[in-house]
Amino acid sequence: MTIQSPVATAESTLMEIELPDDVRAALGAELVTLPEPTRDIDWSTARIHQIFAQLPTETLQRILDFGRHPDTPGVGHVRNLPTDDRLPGTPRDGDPSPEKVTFVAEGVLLGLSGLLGEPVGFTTEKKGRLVHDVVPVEGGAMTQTNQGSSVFLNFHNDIVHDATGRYDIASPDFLVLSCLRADHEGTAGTYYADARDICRALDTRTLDTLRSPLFRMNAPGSYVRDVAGGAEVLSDPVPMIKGPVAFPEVSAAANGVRPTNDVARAALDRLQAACREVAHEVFLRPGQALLINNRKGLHARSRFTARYDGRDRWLQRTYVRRNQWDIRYRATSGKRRLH
Ligand SMILES: O=C(O)CCC(=O)C(=O)O
Ligand SMILES: [Fe+2]
Repeated sequence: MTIQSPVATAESTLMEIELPDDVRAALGAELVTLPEPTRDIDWSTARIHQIFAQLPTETLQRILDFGRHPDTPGVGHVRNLPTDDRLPGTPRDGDPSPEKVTFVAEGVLLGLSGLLGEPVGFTTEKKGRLVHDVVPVEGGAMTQTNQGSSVFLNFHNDIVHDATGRYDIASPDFLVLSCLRADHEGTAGTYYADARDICRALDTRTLDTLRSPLFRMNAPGSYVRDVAGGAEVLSDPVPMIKGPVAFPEVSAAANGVRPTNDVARAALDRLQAACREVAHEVFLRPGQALLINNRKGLHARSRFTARYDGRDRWLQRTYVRRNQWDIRYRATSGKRRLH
């Protein structure tokens, strides 16, 4: 009798899916009739779920498995998704475009998100919206935020400031990034380093350090900018890697990790180097999406050139929780899904 190892045996920590043309066309034909989905999000996600139920069973199962099992890949690249026939200019400020009249892209984003969990909003991120527009913003070009373009956005996971002092608990379980428009030169890369691959690349002493509560995370750039007047707001000291060896969870703030001693600083440098070594690289194009497990790994973005001419790179993003129960202490009165 063969005993199955619980350790991930997938040949890769990247899942790749390409929809057949007829499936793309069938999804697109129904998504194009959607009203703006965030006006009645619970009805819209039910309707979009119905549409996405038409995916071939094997494809549906792979995406569901991606969301529900610890041993599945941390990142998924989905290609040949339907797109809007007419796309207005890329919004310049990170707010939604008022000129967008069909909602195929939003339907794709919410359809994929709904197979992983529930889209949620956070009051201090993108004004609490459920569909985020991720675009280069001139004033934020140099920042370690999703508005940036002229600097490499370091390996991080998307965390949220929380009054408990822990920023990695209420954070999204997944993010979905869907591409509406690529950057001018097509060189903007998104990277994903899976914690299982990171741990294999690191020595035991470094791993022991990363598993110790020696790191303080700075709150996200949006929180520091909009709530804290630019001052750092550090978390309690936390480990960067935690959980069983077979299924590690990793966390790193984009807006700065403050090591509490020199050993921790050296381990942090090694972690970023290991991420660069093991990362998967994806150049997102229109009609493609990335499913990102925000606990199994860290993601990053290359630098790219923004022109602020209405034709810049444009992604839409959701933050997804498997469920909202554990973060109900953050619920906003009268606004479901807003934390
Ligand atoms: O622009 C990208 O490819 C990724 C940006 C990012 O880290 C995010 O939106 O959370
Ligand atoms: Fe991110």
